[in-house]
Amino acid sequence: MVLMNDIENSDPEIAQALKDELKRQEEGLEMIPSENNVSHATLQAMGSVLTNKYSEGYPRKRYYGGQEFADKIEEIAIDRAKKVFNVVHANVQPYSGSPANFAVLNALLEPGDCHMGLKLTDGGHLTHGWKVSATAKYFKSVPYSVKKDGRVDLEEVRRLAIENKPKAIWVGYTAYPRKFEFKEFAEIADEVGAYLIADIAHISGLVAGGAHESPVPYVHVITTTTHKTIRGPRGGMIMVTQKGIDKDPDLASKIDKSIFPGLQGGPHDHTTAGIAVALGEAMKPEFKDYAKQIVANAKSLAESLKKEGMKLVTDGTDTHLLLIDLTENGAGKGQYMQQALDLAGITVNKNTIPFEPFSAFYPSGIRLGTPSLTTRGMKEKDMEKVAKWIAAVYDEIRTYDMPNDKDERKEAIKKFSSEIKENTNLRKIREEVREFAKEFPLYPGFEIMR
Ligand code: DSN
Repeated sequence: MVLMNDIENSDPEIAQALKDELKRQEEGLEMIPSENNVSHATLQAMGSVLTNKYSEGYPRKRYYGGQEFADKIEEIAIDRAKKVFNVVHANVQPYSGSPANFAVLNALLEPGDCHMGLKLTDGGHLTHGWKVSATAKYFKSVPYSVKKDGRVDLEEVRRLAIENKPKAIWVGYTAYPRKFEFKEFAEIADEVGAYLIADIAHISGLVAGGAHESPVPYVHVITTTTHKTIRGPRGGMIMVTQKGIDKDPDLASKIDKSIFPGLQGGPHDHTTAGIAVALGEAMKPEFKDYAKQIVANAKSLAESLKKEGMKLVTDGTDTHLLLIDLTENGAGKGQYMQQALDLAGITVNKNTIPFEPFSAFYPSGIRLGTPSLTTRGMKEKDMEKVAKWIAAVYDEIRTYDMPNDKDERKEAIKKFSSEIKENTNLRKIREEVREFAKEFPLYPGFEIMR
């Protein structure tokens, strides 16, 4: 299979950058838990002629001509979403997770109405009402938090819900390693008459594959991205459950109107085709094995990291995601660790930990996960090796301090950056990681831009 080889002739500069990115992905370990590697088929759908098409509206109710095939593809995507997640309505047009979440608030709330979500710094998402997001500017936002053990403080959620009578409550997180508490949240939301929205962006592949409980019996609306554990193209979906329709028979139409014409113009038809392909893959029995293996790998990684002496938020994981707490030798080391792991060929992101002692930009944790490594065929035993490399990288950075003073911090990062580049232990790890990664080819047989 050869795709996009024309770029080499027409635009060598971009072709080179694309080749380099492919090599980076192939020779490293992508451990950002919100990333994954789509199939050849999904890549092809994304690179298809549908990128040329405008389709404002919904299937059979469009504002432009030439919709015969765009309609067919969107209907298939909707139908598959309904089957995969067992919901009564699906909208596959959101450009991604953030627009999907804003669209739900726009559909359910009036400006100034209250909603509740987990604090960003405790593992929540920006669009669940964090102070710098439009979801806090146009709506009143009441954040809830986690307890000392890193788990959601359900007593606080209930107390805040009774006090504030929110119109909507979010259950769903972006940096939270434990099961999402759909049932407990439903009891609270039902008690105060709020809509309950599950944001399953991180775990939608686990839900589809039966490796995490489904929110369907408990919530009214579900949002997700399509590019994380569900392993599709970058996009979003909003789904409505039977419980949602029972609460408000117009819910589906409110959601659809909020996306178009409320917030978006034409859907990205090539993405819709990619979503349809990915959902088709998620319907196959082997996807269940994949979802279970993601969690098995994450648990193995967690146990191995702990054996290596590393501290984990909540002491482990139930999902695809882990948060390493790096505060043992001082706060604010996430930046150093991310940078050093990058040099070792292991891509993660620095992240706040609950009760973050430093700052959001210089946080004290690292967030990592197993969806991409699992797609490449790695198993529990392989996670033991990965854990050893991560711990060895930590050994190289643990003595670097992150100063509180801004000027001193700049100098410290400069010194760290120049020293770490020359670190021979990291170079050795980089070579080992490269050889290991090559054993698990990313796109075997795919001659994309080589
Ligand atoms: N949800 C974020 C992530 O998990 O990477 C992106 O918005």
